[in-house]
Amino acid sequence: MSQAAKQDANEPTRTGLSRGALKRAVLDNLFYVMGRFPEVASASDRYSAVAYTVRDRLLERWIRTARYYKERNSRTVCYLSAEYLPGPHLLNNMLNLGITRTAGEVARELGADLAEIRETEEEPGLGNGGLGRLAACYMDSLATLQIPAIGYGIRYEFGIFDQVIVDGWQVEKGDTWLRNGNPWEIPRPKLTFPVGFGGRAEHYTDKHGVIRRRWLPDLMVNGVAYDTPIMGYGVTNGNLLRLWKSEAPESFNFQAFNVGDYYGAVHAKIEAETLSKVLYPNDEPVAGKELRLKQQYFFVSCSLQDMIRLQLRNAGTLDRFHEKYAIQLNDTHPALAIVELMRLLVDEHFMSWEQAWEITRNSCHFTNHTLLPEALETWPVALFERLLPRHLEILYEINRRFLDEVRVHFLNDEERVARMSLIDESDGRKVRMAHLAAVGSRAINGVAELHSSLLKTTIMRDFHDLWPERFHNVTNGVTPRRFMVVSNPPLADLISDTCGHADWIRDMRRLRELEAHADDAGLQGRWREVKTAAKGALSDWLGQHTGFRPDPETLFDVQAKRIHEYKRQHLNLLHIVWLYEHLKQNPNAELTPRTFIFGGKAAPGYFMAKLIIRLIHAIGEVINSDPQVNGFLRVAFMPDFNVKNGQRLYPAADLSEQISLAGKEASGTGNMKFAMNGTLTIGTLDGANIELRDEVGHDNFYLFGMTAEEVQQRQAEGYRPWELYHGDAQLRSAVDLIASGLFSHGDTELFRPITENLIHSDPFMVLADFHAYQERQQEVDRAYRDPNHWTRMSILNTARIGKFSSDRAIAEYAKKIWQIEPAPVELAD
Ligand code: 9GP
Repeated sequence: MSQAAKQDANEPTRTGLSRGALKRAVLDNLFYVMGRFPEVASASDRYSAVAYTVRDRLLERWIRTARYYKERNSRTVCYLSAEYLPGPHLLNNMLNLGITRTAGEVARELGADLAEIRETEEEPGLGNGGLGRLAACYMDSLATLQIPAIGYGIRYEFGIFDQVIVDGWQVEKGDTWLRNGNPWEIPRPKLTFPVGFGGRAEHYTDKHGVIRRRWLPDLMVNGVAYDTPIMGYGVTNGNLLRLWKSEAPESFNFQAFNVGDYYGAVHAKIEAETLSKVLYPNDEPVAGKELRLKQQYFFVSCSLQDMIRLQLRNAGTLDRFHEKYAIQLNDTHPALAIVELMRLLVDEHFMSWEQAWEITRNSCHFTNHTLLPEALETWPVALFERLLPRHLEILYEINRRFLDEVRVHFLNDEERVARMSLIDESDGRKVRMAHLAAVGSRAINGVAELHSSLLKTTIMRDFHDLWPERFHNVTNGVTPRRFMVVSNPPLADLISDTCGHADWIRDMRRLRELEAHADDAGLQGRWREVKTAAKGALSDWLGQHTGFRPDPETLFDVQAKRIHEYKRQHLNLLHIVWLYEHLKQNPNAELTPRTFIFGGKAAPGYFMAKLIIRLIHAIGEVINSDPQVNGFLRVAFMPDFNVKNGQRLYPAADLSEQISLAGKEASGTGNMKFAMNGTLTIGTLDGANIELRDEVGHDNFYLFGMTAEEVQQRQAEGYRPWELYHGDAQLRSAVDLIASGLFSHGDTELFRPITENLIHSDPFMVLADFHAYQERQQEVDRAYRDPNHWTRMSILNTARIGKFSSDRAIAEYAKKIWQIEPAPVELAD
């Protein structure tokens, strides 16, 4: 027996990483876990057997990590987020364990194909878009940087809807990601916390004769933990994503409460379970969405009870809770944590208000992710009071003390006091969640430089006047593991080959080493081959799923993100319509053949966004079937844009559209994912685009449009889109062509809401930026015709993208915000 074979034979099947151990484990799992023999196993059985094999290996590392952290009593980040979009786990976990190649070989030996196996994986769509995906990137980087962390959230049974397109319209289908089980999670039925709702608060006298306040809820729900291990890349550390599922406490429903009322009892059970049933789509007004407030409270309460349990177990007291935990509030959704932590400390652990506030304010940190007024959460006081009566009392007390501080700081400024209050008294009484988050946090940050500075001068201005030292910026980042190595293995290999190492995967600044080779004809040729192959793969996928297979020889111009008016997909469309007309009028015009590819979901209740999807399809239908233009111009729509499908798009794009109105996109992270994959950006000076352009070089970025300041000025002067419409013949004719019914079989009503809105109100100033956009697009058109120049720019985009690694972002949070050190775990032999 050879040495290697002996090693294989000795390696433990459950945790070994050799080919032999992996193969035995897959067969074992197929047999003992799935109850199948290879000849009858379905693709999904094979997937599960492989997934369990990987999971065992993760668990070993993860348990070691947990033990190590416990022994050291390590300071821990608790990331509280109502959304997570991790994407498919299998390949990412294989990569992080370093077994991708071996696993591919094992699959082949077993007569299976890893690519096919991975396709069967359902992704957990537990988020709407950028915010949830950011949380997943941060979990990846926390583990990779060996920082002890727990991600807390909700285990929605139905995540973001699946998008199908029917006659050009978006149709939402329920997401059943759990239907084949979820091999990555470990249910912890014993790790359950009670969460109350409703009822009332009352005084009582405790056994020491002290008068206290307590809450008597009238509905109890249990939160049950489901754990998913999150491995770091190339390290032994594994962290934990702990998601809560709601269940009815049986004793409550079936014995005490509903004796003899079977149907009532079942109803109570259903009501309890409804809490974690479904993710709320964003971009819709949240007012009155009682279930959403319940979800928010449910998950923060479970998470805090869990932290308190751990702290009491390890330290026996909560006095140093804030030294143990750095709680990060991902937007305002978990802001109730501030009030709930106060309640738990004061009412349940009998701490003084002052000490509890000291602990709370030193534990929490708040990230704001949007300046859009409609996205700033507020809750009607009446609803809040009905669901969380004791919390409202605590919130009032926090507010009373806070407003006294404001009064002392800004003498005689009652207007400011009203502006800053946690309660908005202006239009029905509402709780302002962003104010609550700011008051209860020791650090507040925005997610890109522009956004952080706008935060200080707009919605958080008063707070900045009061506590300037609490404000920070941490520009977002995304993980190169998923968005380069997993999404685009040929590019990753080419980079490693060119740099002579793969260290850039952990240290993205080292991508700069590529710069020296940007003019190298050999690299340029291989770079183009990689891009063309990715375009081919995307074309095949689109062909299979939409019936239209774009020509990989054309420029792939991609806008993939949520559909929203501020992101201005309709600006892109106006340009396409203009190009169409231009080509019709000038059949011999010299143009670079282009395929415009869109992807993105619209919130189910957001009419304009859904109409924009319809318009994309309508324009595509006409253009794609017009032989006069379709050698130069095509339009495609990728249905069901999610993490998995994004991974197909980023590697294949030549041009990335980041064209939001300046000042509206807090950061954007798609811009980074595209640029990492050698995609050039056409974009406005908005969000992280500004920093991206500075990093990749102004010559390698297509900038257009007004600055945020110019936007504000223009709005202040009074913006009159109809003047632009009447004053610019090309613009008018593009708008008119849409209104004419050409794209709607003569129906002049269908797209009227879009065209009328543009002409008469245009809240996102599409018309104001149209001309600059169109000019820049012409430059893109010319530049693409020079492949060497284009490829050089593409290489430089990748080479200079290092700043946008989530590792950099997490290192900044660790230093500036959390003051936490890595805790590297060694894997003993
Ligand atoms: O809209 C922002 C997006 O610009 C940002 O990249 C992302 C992550 O920070 O958060 C989005 N915000 C939300 O989804 C809701 O506030």
